[in-house]
Amino acid sequence: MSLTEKDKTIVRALWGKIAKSADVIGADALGRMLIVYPQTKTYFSHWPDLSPTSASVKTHGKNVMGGVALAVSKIDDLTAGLLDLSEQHAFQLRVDPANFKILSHCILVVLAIMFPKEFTPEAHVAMDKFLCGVSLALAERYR
Ligand code: HNI
Repeated sequence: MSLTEKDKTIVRALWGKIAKSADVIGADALGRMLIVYPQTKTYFSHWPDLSPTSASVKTHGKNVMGGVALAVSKIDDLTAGLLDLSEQHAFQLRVDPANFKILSHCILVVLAIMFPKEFTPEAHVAMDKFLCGVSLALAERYR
């Protein structure tokens, strides 16, 4: 299920509207992931505070959305564009790629809450496909 040109146009347009809120989106999505899927907490056990409002969650939420911003800019070739991030998650961080899907879901939930008007069914499906593509690209270096 690859992204069509229409999907890409919709993702770029939505990103244009939400990019200024990226840090908040990232922090909220990450905070939700840690609460709703507590098994994901194992990767962050070195943080002093894993609660959803902690400084670590805020900082890392910003980092993650930096990765999503990179992905938007590399939307025509996610595999090549995210290869370094994939390498890091596979070999240094050793994150089970199943978790990419979990975080993607949390990002969608936050978008729906924060941008109910912009998050149309068309935007939803395009963003879902994009995040699937991001997750697949992040999983590239595991194989
Ligand atoms: Ni992820 C670090 C991007 C999903 C666990 N992650 C990063 C960094 C970026 C990033 C960018 C910072 C790298 C650096 O320091 O150079 N991560 C992304 C993106 C996604 C994602 C774009 C999916 C959309 N990461 C996940 C998931 C987990 C995860 C699902 C675990 C459940 N990532 C980590 C951990 C770190 C990390 C752990 C290091 C954080 C730290 O503070 O040590």
